[in-house]
Amino acid sequence: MATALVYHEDMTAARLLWDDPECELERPERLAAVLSLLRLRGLEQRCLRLSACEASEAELGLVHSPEYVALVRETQTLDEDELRALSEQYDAVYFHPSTFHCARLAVGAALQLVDAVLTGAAPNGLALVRPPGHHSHRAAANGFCVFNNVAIAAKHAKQKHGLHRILIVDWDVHHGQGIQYIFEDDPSVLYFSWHRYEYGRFWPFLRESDADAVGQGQGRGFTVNLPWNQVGMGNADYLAAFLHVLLPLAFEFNPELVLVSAGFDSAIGDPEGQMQATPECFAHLTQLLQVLAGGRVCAVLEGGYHLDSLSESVCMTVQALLGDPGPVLQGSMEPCQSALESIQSVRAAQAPHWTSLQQGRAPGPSPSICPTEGRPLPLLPGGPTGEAAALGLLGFHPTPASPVHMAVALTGPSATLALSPEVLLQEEVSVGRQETEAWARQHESLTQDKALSALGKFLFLADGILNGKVTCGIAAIPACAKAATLDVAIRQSLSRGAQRLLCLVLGELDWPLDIADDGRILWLNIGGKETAVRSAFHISTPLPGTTGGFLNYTLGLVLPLAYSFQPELVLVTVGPAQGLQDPHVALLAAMLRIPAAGRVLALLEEESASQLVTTLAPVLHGEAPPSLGPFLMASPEDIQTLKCLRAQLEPRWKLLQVASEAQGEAGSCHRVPLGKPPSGTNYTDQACS
Ligand code: X5A
Ligand code: ZN
Repeated sequence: MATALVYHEDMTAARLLWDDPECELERPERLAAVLSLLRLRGLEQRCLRLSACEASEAELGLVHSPEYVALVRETQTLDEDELRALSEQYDAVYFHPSTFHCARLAVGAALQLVDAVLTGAAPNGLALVRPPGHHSHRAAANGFCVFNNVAIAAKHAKQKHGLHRILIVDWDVHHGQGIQYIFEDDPSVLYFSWHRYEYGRFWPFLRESDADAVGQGQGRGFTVNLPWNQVGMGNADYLAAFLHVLLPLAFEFNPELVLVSAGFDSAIGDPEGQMQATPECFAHLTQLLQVLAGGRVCAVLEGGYHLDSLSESVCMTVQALLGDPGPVLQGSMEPCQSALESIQSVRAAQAPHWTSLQQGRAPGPSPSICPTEGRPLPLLPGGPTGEAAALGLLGFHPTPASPVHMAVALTGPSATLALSPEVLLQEEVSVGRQETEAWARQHESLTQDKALSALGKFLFLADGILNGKVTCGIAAIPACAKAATLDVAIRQSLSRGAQRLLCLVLGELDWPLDIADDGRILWLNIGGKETAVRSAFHISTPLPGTTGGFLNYTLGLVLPLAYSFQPELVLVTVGPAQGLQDPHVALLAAMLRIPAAGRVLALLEEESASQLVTTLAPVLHGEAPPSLGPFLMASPEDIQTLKCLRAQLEPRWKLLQVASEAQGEAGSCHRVPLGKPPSGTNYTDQACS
């Protein structure tokens, strides 16, 4: 099952016929540039290509008034003067004789994408469209937009597919006020938008783009606005917004479908946005959304006016949709003060409506108003599940990233799982016997033959990941040898020059490892006996008691730490009785894989390995984790623990912050250059004429 890519060349037909410096940005070359880079990278060829068809007038009528549709239909026969006169009736809009055809194709493309994903023909997808849609109203064109592609797609998903909860993520740099107006009183559509705002001084200059606009009536809390009050927002700012605002609400909302108003004018180099986020950031944003809604993510192009930045960013989005691991996110992971102020203001505005934001305060009387009625979506056909899935995933899955995608080394009763012919042969999955014995000598528990051979395999996988030959892996060892194996793997990795290893220990580890606290290892134990911060690199916390608590820990602690640390390798050890349910372990692995650029090595105890392999293999391979089930709010104790951990760790790991240190003080947005852009690309403002 491949990512759907919906397109039609006719959408390059509409163009500006007169001089207008504001509108000339939105030009046909945008689609041509994107498509040619997708082809050059071999990405288009890997997608399920669908040719767009025009939406029907009934479909346009899901959002737009019949009078407005008729008016746009009439533009087909207008001459240039008439087109110009009509265009001037709207804010930042131009009409062309082909506009009606293009705009119907754009809506049609969005609907076909939703149909493909909701019928199971594709797991996810992207519609490459012009004109964009998110600014258009029920009866007005606005901001280059004629019909509201994404809003119509959401209505269609509700009406034709019976969905009850749809999340719209608008990462375009402009506020999609059109979408906001259409769904402002509708609790079945959660609309999230971040946008350049500058305290109301940026287009479209609306009071209702600010954080305190949260929706109306039944829809209160289902409009989420994150206004950026400075330009220059970068990768860390966008990640902080996802980790501390969007994702907590999204998990609590539990959407059945994610629609993305995918504008790339929020990327570096764009003349409209003036932001600093690199194209790689969009792979991360996409991957973070793919843990929701069973991975059913439909992205629909909105803005994006710097042709190189736009094309690179779309390629990153498509790579993520295809399930490719990586890329590594470069650059400072410290959000700027202005971003933190914005994040804090939207969290404060939304806290009355979302239990996952009610931190530190006694939970108020407001119950979660997230609509929970509605049947769960059936499992889509074609997606591998259970043991068969694991079997299918054990082999070589070459990706551009590394020759072997996933390697699995199992022993004992579960070893038979690895006997598929495609799999790395058991003997090969090992470093040399002598080397293994040399490493093992220091540990009593590793002297047995069985433990020794398991160790050899584990070391081979760790080595393979560090030198780029393998993306990720799963290995099993006898329980009694687990701590020693981890110890040796860490020492081996350090001896080979690893600079940053993240060790995530789920459950108690019976043997206190004596590892140097020199900043090369970040040790995070969840499910330990007590809360302890021995250093910024040695953290232990008990298991959270509820799904809400678990999500708080994952989004508010584990992910920010992992992104801040930027590990070269993540070692995850999972005990048999660590207390986390399988879907929790799956979600943690699925999410940790993102900051780690896929490089996760799981160490299981062989007694419980066969069960955990079926949980872990699919998510490490890029599949969506299963739903966590009903959302239960975090206990006051868990909230308190997280608060206390954060307070101690924030000075070192800045992505943990959810509020500005000097809230109220206008902190200046530090701007560290975010690594170098891909070679040959110069993200300076591009002449747009
Ligand atoms: C879709 C989109 C921007 C309109 C800007 C007008 N529209 N100044 O990015
Ligand atoms: Zn835009």
